[in-house]
Amino acid sequence: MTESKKVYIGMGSNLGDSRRHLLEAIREIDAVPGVKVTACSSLYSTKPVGPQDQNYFINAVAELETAIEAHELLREMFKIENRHHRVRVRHWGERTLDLDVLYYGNETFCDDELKVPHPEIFNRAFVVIPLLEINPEFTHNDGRKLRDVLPSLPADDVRAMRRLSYLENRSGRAGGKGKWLTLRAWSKYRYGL
Ligand code: PH2
Ligand code: MG
Ligand code: MG
Repeated sequence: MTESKKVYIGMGSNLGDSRRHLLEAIREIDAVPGVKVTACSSLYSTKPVGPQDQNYFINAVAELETAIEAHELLREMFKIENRHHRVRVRHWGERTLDLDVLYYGNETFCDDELKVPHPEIFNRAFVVIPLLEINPEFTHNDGRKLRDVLPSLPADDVRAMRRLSYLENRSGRAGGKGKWLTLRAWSKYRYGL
């Protein structure tokens, strides 16, 4: 265990009941011992990046507090993906659940298992926009404001993005329990989870 870090997880799905996969994943991430989900973006419908002969994705970003070491956290994310019958069909292809470690505090990792910050972030509207929704002031490791990359995101991807759900009370910084209970209440009401 190290000191507590603020971590951002990118979530995506375009197979099966994608909303349900994402909502369940939020709860499963929060249930990992030593992990607390502190904020979650809305769900967004997004145009696939990569092969175009696949469904639109649903994407969201979750913010966590955790002291779990980065590789161990990645393995926890794989366990959750596997519980959702994650199969790897093709590169950048369809999946029931994809959980990517986008940021782990200010740390950088570049090894066979883990590349953090995720190398594709600046090209991906489906990561940048939800992350800015929960933290508009977010600063990348090199000191750049994440919002400064908005103008250079692929315009077609931004235009195709739709916000699907507005999770009540989800705005603002780590509001702690109240907000999370509200999210939980919302997903129970909306999806019976
Ligand atoms: N994930 C990919 C490849 N392409 N496209 C969208 N819209 N959303 C994703 O999450 C996504 C993708 C590989 O991880
Ligand atoms: Mg991914
Ligand atoms: Mg992945």
